[in-house]
Amino acid sequence: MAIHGRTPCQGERAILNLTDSDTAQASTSTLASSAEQASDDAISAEIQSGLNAEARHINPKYFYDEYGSQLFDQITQLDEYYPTRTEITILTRFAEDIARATGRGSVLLEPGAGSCAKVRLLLEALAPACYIPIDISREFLFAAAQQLQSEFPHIPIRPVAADMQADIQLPDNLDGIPRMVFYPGSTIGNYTPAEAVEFLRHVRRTIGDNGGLLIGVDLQKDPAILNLAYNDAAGVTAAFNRNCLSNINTLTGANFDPERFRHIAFYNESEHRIEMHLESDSRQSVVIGGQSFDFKKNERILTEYSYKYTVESFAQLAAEAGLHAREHWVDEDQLFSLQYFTASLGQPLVE
Ligand code: AVI
Repeated sequence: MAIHGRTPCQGERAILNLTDSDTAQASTSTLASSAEQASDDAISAEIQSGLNAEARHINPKYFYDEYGSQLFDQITQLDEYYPTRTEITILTRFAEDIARATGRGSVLLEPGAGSCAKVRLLLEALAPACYIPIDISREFLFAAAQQLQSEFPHIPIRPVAADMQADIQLPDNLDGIPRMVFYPGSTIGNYTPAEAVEFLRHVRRTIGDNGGLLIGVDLQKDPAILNLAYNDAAGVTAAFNRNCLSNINTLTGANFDPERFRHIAFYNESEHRIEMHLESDSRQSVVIGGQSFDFKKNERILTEYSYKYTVESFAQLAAEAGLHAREHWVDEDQLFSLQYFTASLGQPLVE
């Protein structure tokens, strides 16, 4: 399962091994920055630092242990949660249009690819020279890539187990072929705008001067729709939110009681973002890595932002990273957008 909603980590170098042409294989260098591989002490220190901050917070990457990933999959199927199905509708409906705009035959890179589900909708139309899904969950990624390879035997698929911010070094035979980064899912909304620009600058470096970015961006809309999407009636989002506390208990030996924290999610209209918090239902203390933290009744821990943009406000953000808005596609209710950017204006299409 992909790691969603993570804040940017330190970049590392991942070396792609393309000597095996048919089986999906890649070699990677040390990938020590993921939460999976960090030591318990480092995780405790990160949680302690977030809880010692004036505005207490927990990094949303802690949502995504195995159970949290299952809960997220359930969220994507909820009636209230429109982003996933809407993005799929856009990809399905506009695949050919998208290919016309972006050109065909590029090297297609997908950071945080996870199950490689959405790219399936584009592969035939885009006909990439090579598809490179990137994710830190090596086993899961390689299994997904192998399955995809069997469905699309004519497209070389070369997974890389690496952090989203890794510098992917492509082999010489792909030199000179334009690169396109595909980043669906509106994961960009889980970054603060400053973090988003940092991530987009990384994308800009990855694609070079003649590449592009195709990105899914959730749109500003009636707050009632947004509030429902993050407060589903079945309580799946609430369970997902609380699960980060169970995950932290497992990772660090902390003693959070998740049931003593309420799920809070609301749209902050002035900041254009959903905020998710966990609210202590009473006075309580929690011990993490030997340090005790006191919570007052109703005190909150921020667990996630999910920023919503307009097509224009996102284009402005991307411009800060040196990316030029070229085309965008939205559903008929204007809930969600797929936006295409290039590094240079007026660059020729690949074809
Ligand atoms: C992964 N990310 C785009 C989701 C979102 O909508 O921001 C995470 C999520 N949080 C609660 N529900 C879904």
